[in-house]
Amino acid sequence: MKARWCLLALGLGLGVSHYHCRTRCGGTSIVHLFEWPWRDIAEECENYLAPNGFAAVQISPPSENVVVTQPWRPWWERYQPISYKLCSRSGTEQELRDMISRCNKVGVKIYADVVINHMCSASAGEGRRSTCGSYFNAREEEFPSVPYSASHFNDDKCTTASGNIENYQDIYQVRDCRLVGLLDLAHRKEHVRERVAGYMNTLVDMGVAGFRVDACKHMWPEDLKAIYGRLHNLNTEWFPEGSKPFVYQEVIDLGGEPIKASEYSRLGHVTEFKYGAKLGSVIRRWNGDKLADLKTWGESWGLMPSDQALVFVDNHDNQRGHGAGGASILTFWEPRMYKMAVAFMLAHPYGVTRLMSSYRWDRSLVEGRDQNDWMGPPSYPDGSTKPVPINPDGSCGEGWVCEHRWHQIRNMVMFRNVAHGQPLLNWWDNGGNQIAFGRGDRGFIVINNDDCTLDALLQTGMPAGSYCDVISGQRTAAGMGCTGKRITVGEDGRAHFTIKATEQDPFVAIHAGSKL
Ligand code: AAO
Repeated sequence: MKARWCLLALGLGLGVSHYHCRTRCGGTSIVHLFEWPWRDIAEECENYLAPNGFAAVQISPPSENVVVTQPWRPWWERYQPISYKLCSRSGTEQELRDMISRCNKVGVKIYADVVINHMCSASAGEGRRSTCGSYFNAREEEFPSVPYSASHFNDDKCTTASGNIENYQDIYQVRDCRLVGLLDLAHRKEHVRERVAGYMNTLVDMGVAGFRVDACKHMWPEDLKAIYGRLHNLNTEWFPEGSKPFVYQEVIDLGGEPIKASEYSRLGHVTEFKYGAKLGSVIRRWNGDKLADLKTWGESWGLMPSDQALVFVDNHDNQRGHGAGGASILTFWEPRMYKMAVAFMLAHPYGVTRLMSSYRWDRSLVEGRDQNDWMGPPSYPDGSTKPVPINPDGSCGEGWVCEHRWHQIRNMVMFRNVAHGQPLLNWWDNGGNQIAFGRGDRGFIVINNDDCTLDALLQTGMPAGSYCDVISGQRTAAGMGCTGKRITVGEDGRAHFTIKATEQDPFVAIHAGSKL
């Protein structure tokens, strides 16, 4: 059945020349260095992210959190704040400060994941079992290090019997009750707004360039607006005068609930969860979905407008069955399809792109559910996080996956920079799972997710010359050699592509920076 598509002839588009970013193109992609220690992030900015054109790092929540021992030090303890002090499993405040400054110096921005919707779980107990040793009493809702006390929480507004969100169809529950039992802050109150903005401003003043704001669906848009309105401009040691923090808000909107992502998009960017769910389904070829359908990828698929969207193939939740997205989500556990999905995302102009950089855990799927979805990062018996060692071949050791260091992904990050601002042109498909498209005259990608060879003469829109495919290899340092396939673009902009269905990475990408 698939073969029918494979027999279809090639199609040709028209190449049009557009603007160029002739100097070194600015970075366009964020990488989430999930659970990384601050010291390793600093090194990564200097040694790897800056030279390879990454724009920014999303860091794990830097605020003090509860220490969970049942199960043992799960990653999700960092989503249970105890105070806004800056000691965490990733390091000390000094290490955080040093990392932000070193990354800024080499032009890599830091976006902090801020957990401001709630504090720890109502059942977290009492004591000093927290990452800076601050005292708290969850039952009494006492967090003296902020300080917050019972009147700063939403108990008076929540109407469910359990005090938790029980029904996502009720917008009042979703905003005023506890998300999975987490003590829900009352952001309409001046003191809470002032404390939250104070925390975010401490980070802005230290040099962060913006925020991933956790659990925004569970906060009222007008309260968030009031908080964002208090944020300082970025630190002028590194950023132009008058620069505002870049804010992207986590709102899970797959449709089917009354709270919409669009309620938040006037305040900042919003996570587009449909992106990874739908793209995963296409790459898996589920329900008759095929790559050719991606010709119209974007708003007509029900995605939010491109200039509001923060997009990703997977995130730290849905790569392990938390949050939302479901079984179609692709992750590093299925590397061949994952790389194809990430390459498509980075080549396509839609949205602001974020890459996931993960660690491995003892995945144990029972009836589709992972029994070990809680496991924290590679760590020593005392719970402290292990450093991220870099192997001689550039990969990471000790269970750190470092998807962002896979050369196919790294090279597509550069593709996106080089193609930035260029329109999608020269779309071609075989009606099935073979597609190609260009970005102005700056880049061209060809993907074969069919069961047969792709063999086609395609209009690339690129200037004539010899290019190095950045997926099977890359240009050598001197610029003349190529460790992968060579693609020759003729005077008419056309080039011949052959991709066998059995290739380890069944896609080819060339761009202005890979010209030989
Ligand atoms: C932990 C334990 C809990 C315990 C709690 C308190 O796991 O058992 O009750 O402590 O003791 C993370 C972990 C949580 C963890 C928490 C605190 O994921 O397991 O709880 O830290 O330590 C909702 C929110 C969304 C949230 C997501 C996980 O809307 O904001 O849940 N993500 C962020 C972070 C996340 C973090 C938190 C928030 C909390 O990224 O890491 O939690 O700070 C529906 C709703 C979504 C909802 C999901 C999941 O989704 O639409 O809004 O996300 O349900 O509850 C289909 C539907 C889709 C639906 C989905 C799942 O796909 O189309 O809409 O099914 O039903």
